Amino acid sequence: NYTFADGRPYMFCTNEEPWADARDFCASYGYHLLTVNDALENIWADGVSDTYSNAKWWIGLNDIAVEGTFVWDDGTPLGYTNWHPGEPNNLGSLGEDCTQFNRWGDQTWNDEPCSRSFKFICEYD
Ligand code: 2F8
Ligand code: CA
Repeated sequence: NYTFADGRPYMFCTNEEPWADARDFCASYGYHLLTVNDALENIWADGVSDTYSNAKWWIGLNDIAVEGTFVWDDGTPLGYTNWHPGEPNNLGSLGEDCTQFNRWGDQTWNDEPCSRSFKFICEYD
């Protein structure tokens, strides 16, 4: 499902994949997993995603390489964040190194185990 915003294409992918497979799927089209640059983009992306599903959606933020140091899939330096209160908490024995929104039916972020399969948003820029 392609959508354009600010002249840039996004794909709202309703196939559910583990985070790394979602990343690779985006990359196979020359895209990257969504980088949320600001609140406007966060609200916009959540709003569009809700038209497909109010379930969880992967975005590009992860701390796979260094626990506690979150980085964007496309290398954008971390600026804007919108963690839900109490997140990220790296909960459970699997750890939680990948980020999704809609855990609470809104645009706030939560870290979850990367092995879980969710819908995801790809961005091209
Ligand atoms: O309450 C927040 C907490 O909710 C879940 O854990 C019980 C989430 N994990 C999964 O759904 C796997 C946590 O990521 C979240 O922090
Ligand atoms: Ca969490």
